Amino acid sequence: MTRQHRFSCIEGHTEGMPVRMVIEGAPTLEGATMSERREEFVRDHDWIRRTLMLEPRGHSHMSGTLLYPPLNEGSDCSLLFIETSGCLPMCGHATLGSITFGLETGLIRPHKPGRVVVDVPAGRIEATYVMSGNKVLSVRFCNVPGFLLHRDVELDFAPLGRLQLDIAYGGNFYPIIEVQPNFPGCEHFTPEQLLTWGTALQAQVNAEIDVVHPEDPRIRGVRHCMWTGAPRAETSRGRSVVIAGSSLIDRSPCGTGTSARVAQRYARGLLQPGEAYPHESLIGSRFIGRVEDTTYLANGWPAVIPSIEGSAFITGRSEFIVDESQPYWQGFDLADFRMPQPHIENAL
Ligand code: PYC
Repeated sequence: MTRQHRFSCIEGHTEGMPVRMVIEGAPTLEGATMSERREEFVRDHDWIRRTLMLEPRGHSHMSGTLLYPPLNEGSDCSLLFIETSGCLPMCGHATLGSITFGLETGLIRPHKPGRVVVDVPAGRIEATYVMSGNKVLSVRFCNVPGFLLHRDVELDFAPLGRLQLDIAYGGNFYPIIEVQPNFPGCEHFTPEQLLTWGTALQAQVNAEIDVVHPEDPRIRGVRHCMWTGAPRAETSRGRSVVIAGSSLIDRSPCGTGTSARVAQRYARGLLQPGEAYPHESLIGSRFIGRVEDTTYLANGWPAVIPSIEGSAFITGRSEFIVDESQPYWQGFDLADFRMPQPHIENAL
């Protein structure tokens, strides 16, 4: 007898970015916090992420969550984040999507209507939402504190030349590349170019720059990259293409990325608390970022409490059978079969 596993999921997207929310089949986890449970999941159950995110059940840009009952008193649910590149401590678009799916299907029943409290590995997230009938029109959540860690870092980046970038935190660290002489804006390049360069830039930043959370040295290094450009709509104030790891291009404006960008803009005096920052994605979808409050990390580092507002949509339901006797039952990633690229030509 070969072993078989079953997973039931709600499928959908947040501003274009897929969210596959596992509602049955998630493993029982024992850790006292969601951060401990994330470590346990990565150690003992990472095959579940691979099988549901990678091909043949997923694809290089897949992203999702596992929905669990609330861990702490007063919370309404817990979430673990899974995607092609790993198991993130926080993911904004997946938070917006999972809250929407949970409310519309009745799987999340908030203690207080209009407000949802979610335990995630990065901490406790509070969200508000607007509903019409059984449809969630929008969700807005306050993220973990965001801050600008490094400003005006200079880097000799072979494909583009000398670049200046900021490194900001919004639940993950983001090198942010604003429009500048050697980078005229994301709209001038193909998504594939931005993916290849974003992957190379992450490696170079990690090799040359110390990126460590001032409050928690376990959070270090970059696994994302944000290329910015000119927004398409007159009512947007920014646009960006976020690359996660070596294979994922975010179709949404990226929740943790937008949080990092509002923290960066606040630190540079370009955004005031409460002001709306409509932030466009590669495909023109939008999140509204805001600085809800200003704060300091434990060691006195200045930070903000960012909020992100956006909409998500259910597109279907799925039932996966994972049979351990089948080839590729744990999924495969084409990136693992890529030939090394010895030389990347100057792009401009
Ligand atoms: O929305 O925070 C986000 C996110 C992280 C990686 C992809 N999307």
